[in-house]
Amino acid sequence: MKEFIKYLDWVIYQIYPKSFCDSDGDGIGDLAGITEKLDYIKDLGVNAIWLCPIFKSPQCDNGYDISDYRDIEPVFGTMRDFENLVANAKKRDIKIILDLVANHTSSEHFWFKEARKSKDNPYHDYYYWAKKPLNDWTDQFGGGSAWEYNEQTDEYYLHSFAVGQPDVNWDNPKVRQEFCDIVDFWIDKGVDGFRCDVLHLISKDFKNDLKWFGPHFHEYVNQLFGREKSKNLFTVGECYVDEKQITELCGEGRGELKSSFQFDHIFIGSKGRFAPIVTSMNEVVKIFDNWEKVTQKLDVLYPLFTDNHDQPWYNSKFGNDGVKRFESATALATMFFLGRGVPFIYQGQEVGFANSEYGDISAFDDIETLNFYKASVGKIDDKTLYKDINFGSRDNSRRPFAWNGEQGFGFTSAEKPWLPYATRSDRLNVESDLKNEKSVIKYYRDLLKLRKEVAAFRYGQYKSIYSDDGFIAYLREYDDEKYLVVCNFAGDREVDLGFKNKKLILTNNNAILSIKKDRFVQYDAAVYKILDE
Ligand code: TEU
Repeated sequence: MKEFIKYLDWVIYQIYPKSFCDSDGDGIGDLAGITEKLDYIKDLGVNAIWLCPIFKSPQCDNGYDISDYRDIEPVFGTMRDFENLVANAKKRDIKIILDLVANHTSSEHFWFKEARKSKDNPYHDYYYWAKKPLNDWTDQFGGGSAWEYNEQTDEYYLHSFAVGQPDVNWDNPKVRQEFCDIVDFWIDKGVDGFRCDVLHLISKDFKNDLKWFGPHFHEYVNQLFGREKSKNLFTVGECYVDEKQITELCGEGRGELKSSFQFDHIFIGSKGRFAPIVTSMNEVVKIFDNWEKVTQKLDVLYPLFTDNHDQPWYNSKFGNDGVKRFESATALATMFFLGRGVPFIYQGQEVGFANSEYGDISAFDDIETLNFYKASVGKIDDKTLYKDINFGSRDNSRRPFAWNGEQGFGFTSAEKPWLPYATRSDRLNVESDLKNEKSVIKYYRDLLKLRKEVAAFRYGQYKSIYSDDGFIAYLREYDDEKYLVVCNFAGDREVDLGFKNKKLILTNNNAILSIKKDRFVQYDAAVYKILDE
């Protein structure tokens, strides 16, 4: 049996700890707050949680700038809090996945503080140094050159992201061993896997101006995750793969990663994060269908996702977060999470959270957003500037999780949260959703229950029936069972799907029940069991 088959039973819930639940009233989410919410997570039908970085960090990039990989950031709690979270999660058969940031550390990390002191410091070549910038690379946050001057050694160091996030030099065998030891430390703490932050950047080729997937990439990943101790971990790379790369990285027996994210359905026609794109769901439908067919053909584990902490809400960007919010959010969930692969649900998408509208830069925290503001203010009119920022800011999906409509929205008892609340928290929160007849959470629960109970949705063959013009119909077939998934993201239509003898088993529009022909209005989702033909 393919080693990845067991992961088809997993449903992974991504948590941004800073914004999930604050247990101690300091306005910042923490580990104890996550522990308090494990039953909510379990009741959703989830059996694994991915925690965005919880390690010691000065927080210049909200934890993706790590200063101690073996200790917990005090604002999130203590190692005891982590151990308690792991114990309580295991009691509920919930696995723990941590976020391994191996391409860079914080400039506050001991290694870098030593490295920058002198050229002959034993930690100096833990990082990339040059007498002058080796190339014209810029950082990914729009902050300018990716090379920063260091006075003590009269050199420049490389930072693919913020100045406070120097890239580590993976060509140094000591660095590779350090990260093997870090992975092993957390395995010993009971961790079941890692999401690997921009792992494709760890091997670079300056001579050929190559920032990622460099000449030693597979060798280094195999050294990290192909070892006896680490080879059975669940691992997923944030590696922006194409077909060739996902095969090389995640193919059976490669001893590298179990899976890796691609982002074609995220950056559709995008001229950049903050440039509002005009696109239909037609592109999304075709990309989804294509990747399902490709990963089935390649026989690799495909991560099914729409949302994460780096993106505005998918339903706001591509769907409808207004009058058809329930229908659109649940149709997206149906298409993606009954697909072949392992579902990743980002905190809040199961509630149908939506983008916010702020008109003051003080309501934003994300370094990339602030850089965009600094570069744009005064050059474009404020109306356009805030339209762009509200459209693309990563802060959209990082605003405090709204549990109810009271003061603090059930997130914190503090006067002020670390980041201003989502502007619709009074209406879009767990408590109000569960009271709705059209509850996104309840639909997610039914959807994930169906996935768990019907083997075809986990192990079945994917067969495309139709995917164009914002309409998709696909089959999941396993043993002698056949299920049809239909989602209509475009205009109302009547189609002949050719399956006359079928039973509706899940839908986000009960009106479908009374329709004899295959008629679907926009955002209808319907799942059928095909009866004997
Ligand atoms: O994200 C890398 C990444 O793809 C985005 O940061 C993107 O490059 C950027 O937003 C430009 O649009 C990972 C983490 O998910 C992200 O939260 C971190 O900020 C980043 O790496 C650095 O660790």
